[in-house]
Parts: sequence; C-alpha cells; structure tokens
Amino acid sequence: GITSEMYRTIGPPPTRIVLGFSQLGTESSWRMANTASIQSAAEEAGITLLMENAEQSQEKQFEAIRSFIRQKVDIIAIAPVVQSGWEPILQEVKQAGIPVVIIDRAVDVKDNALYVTFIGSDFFEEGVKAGKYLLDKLRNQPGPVRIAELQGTKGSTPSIDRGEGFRSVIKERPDLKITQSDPADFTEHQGYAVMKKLLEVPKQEQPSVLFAHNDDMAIGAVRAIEEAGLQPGEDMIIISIDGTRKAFEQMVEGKINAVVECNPLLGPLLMQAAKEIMAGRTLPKRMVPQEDIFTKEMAGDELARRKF
Ligand code: GYE
Repeated sequence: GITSEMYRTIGPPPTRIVLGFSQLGTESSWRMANTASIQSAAEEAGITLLMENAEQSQEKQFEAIRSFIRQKVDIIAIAPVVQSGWEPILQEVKQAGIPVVIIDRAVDVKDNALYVTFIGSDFFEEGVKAGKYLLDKLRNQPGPVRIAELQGTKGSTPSIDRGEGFRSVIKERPDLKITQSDPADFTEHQGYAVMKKLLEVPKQEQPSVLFAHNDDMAIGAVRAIEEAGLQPGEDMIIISIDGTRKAFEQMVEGKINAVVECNPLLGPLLMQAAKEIMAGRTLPKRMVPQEDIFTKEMAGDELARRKF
C-alpha cells in the first residue's frame, strides 16, 4: 500500500524558511552560548540558517547582509556590534523587501520601521541592578569609595546602557566615585590586561570596587587582582554581568560578589519570530527575556542550573 513515507517523497518539497544571521563575533562565553542557541533552535525549528561571524567589524556585518540580500534569504537577523551607523544598510534591506530582526544589541535609527522587532535584554536595567547591589552592600560603609569600571565594546548598546544604568543609581551617594573607567572589549584577556594597568596606581588611589560590564572581563580582572597580591571579593568588591557558569564558580569561591543575569539563549525566540513574520503576523516591537541578579550566597544552589 501507500505509506505516509511515500507521500512525503512524491509531494511538493516543503518550503523551508531561510534565515541569514549576522553574528557580531566570538568575544565571550555569552556570545558562544548565543550562537549555539541560535544554531540549535534553527535546527529544531527546521529553519535553514546562514550565519556569518563579523569578528567585531561593522563593515563585515554590512558585507554579510549584502550577501544575504544577493542570496534572497527570507529574513535577516542582525546582532549589531555597535549601535550607530545602521540606517543606510537597513535601507538597502528594505529596498530588497526582506524583513529584519535585530537581536541581542540594539540599533540607533530614526526610523523604527527599518526592523520588525528587537529581541534583547534591557541593559540599562542590568546596570541599575548592579548599582543597587552596590548601594546595599555599602550601606553601612562610609566613603569615599573608589570604583573601577571595565567597559565593554565602545559604542555597543550593552556597554553604553549598563554604564548609564549603574551611574543613575550610585549617584545617590556622592561619596561613591568612578575613578577609573576603560574599555576592555568584553574579552577575558583584555579584562586582565586593563585591570593590571588600572592597579598600577599608588595604593591610596586603588579602587575597592570593580564593576565589569561582563563576566569574561571580570574573570580576567580577578587574575590581575590576585597577581597584585589582593584578594578579589574581599579587598575588592566585584560585580559583573551575564551569569556564565564560570562566573558562578568564582562566586562560589567568593572571588566575585554579585552577577547580574543577561540571557543569551535567544534562539527559540528568534525562530518563533521568524515563523510569525513569514505567517504574516505582527510582532511586538520589543521582546525582553526575563532576568535576575545573583549574589555569592545564592551561587552554590544556582550553579547546577546554569545552562551557559
Ligand atoms: O554581555 C557580553 C557579550 O551583547 C549582551 O556581549 C551582549 C554582551 C554580553 O560579549 O558578554
């Protein structure tokens, strides 16, 4: 008789959605988890994924996007390395009639109709959470308190907004001062190198707090702090963002005091958005994943649950 298997081979070929994705790089554990999430979610959803790694270059992102246009993909997703400069290329995509999803980091464009939706965290809120933790931690400790900040990639939304969110909270205490602030590009090795440099000041000018815009930089900094003969987490309060397994391990060891969660597992949301767009449904302009803050005290219990 005729089996369903035979029907499948003689029926019309199923039309698979083709999604072109411009990933910005491979700088951090967050990024690797984000890439893996998008790859596995595409496979699970039966969506054909064309992914290009831009290695931190906006120019390379433009090239990838143009190649997606030439290949006539159904949808283009972009994780933008920086937030400015997107208007012209997004106009090109619009001309080609291809819908765009912005994922992870934001774009700063006047015309929001240039993309369908932005799937990503509220980075300002993450900075606020980091600042609130610090205020609470120091509530019985008089200043002056010197804070060092390791910024992420210059011009990227998470770095800009985390810095602003943090400042908006700590300004409540004028005796807390950010005395040093330098970009370290969200990488562990830059976190190490920049922290080492920041510690090369006279003892009385050394910071007693480090706010790192991501875990990888905090982990690099921990190494530099230890090499300087200081005890991270004790001699220096360390707060970072992301919530990677490695950062949780260091929290359990008492080297990092608090971590604000930023969720990289955006693959399923992206694939769902792709399907809805292709089905002609309208999506909310903004989709924000649920996120938390974890302290040293909670780290042990949470560690087993960390997925990245
Ligand atoms: O926090 C950092 C990564 O854009 C939210 O980029 C992302 C950030 C993340 O390199 O680890």
